[in-house]
Amino acid sequence: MSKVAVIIPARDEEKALPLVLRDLPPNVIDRVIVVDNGSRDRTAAVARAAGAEVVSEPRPGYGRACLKGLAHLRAQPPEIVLFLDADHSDYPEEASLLLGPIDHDAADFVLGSRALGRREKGAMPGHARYGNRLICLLIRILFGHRYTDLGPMRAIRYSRLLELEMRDIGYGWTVEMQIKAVRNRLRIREVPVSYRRRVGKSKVSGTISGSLGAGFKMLWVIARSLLLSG
Ligand SMILES: Nc1nc2c(ncn2[C@@H]2O[C@H](COP(=O)(O)OP(=O)(O)OP(=O)(O)O)[C@@H](O)[C@H]2O)c(=O)[nH]1
Ligand SMILES: [Mg+2]
Repeated sequence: MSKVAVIIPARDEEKALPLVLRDLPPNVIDRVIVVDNGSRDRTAAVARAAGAEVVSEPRPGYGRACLKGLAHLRAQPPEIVLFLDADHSDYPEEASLLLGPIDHDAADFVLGSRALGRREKGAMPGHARYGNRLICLLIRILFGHRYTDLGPMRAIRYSRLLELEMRDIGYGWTVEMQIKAVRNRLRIREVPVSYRRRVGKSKVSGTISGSLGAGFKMLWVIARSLLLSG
């Protein structure tokens, strides 16, 4: 297996994070980076206790946390980066499903699709499911690739990820990566992943303001991508 680094953006996830770190398959992962995103709880301490490398990004922002994790990897680049949320909604033990196609050189970017996988009832509220579908439909119409989800669990070849020059500091991060992967002609694959109710309090999809904010941000990333293409 190639050298694999995991980046986990985490904001106030002291309860969920130990479970995520516990469930990561040790035989396929070389480095675990937890980006402590201005947490007001013991997120950093529980990550360290579980043996993860902890990087601090005090300013909130999902994309900003991911970018900080990538900057941390620059000194010793891995071959593959796996992104995973810290709320224990994803199943870290499914990591190999995403890493396999890249390791076998059959893909550069593997998206874990919750739409194709098994979802626990209530794990994704209706508006999140329909919102994701709408964004995927727009990407299909405007950029010509048929994604089924915008899920957080995803693996990507490090060298190809650098080519994407990612810059979104918020919840546009996943959409930006998916659009740029199409644009840059990465070999894209989706695999079904399971999804369950998060541990701890929802910050995004469980609140109206969080959902609207994330939705508008995604639409803005799509608009910006169109403008940049001229
Ligand atoms: N909300 C939020 N989450 C962040 C931030 N930085 C990192 N995260 C992490 O990003 C992941 C996604 O956040 P979630 O709150 O799970 O968002 P979601 O999955 O869309 O929706 P819920 O699980 O319903 O809250 C979690 O691991 C957070 O800890 C940030 O600035 N804001
Ligand atoms: Mg979540």
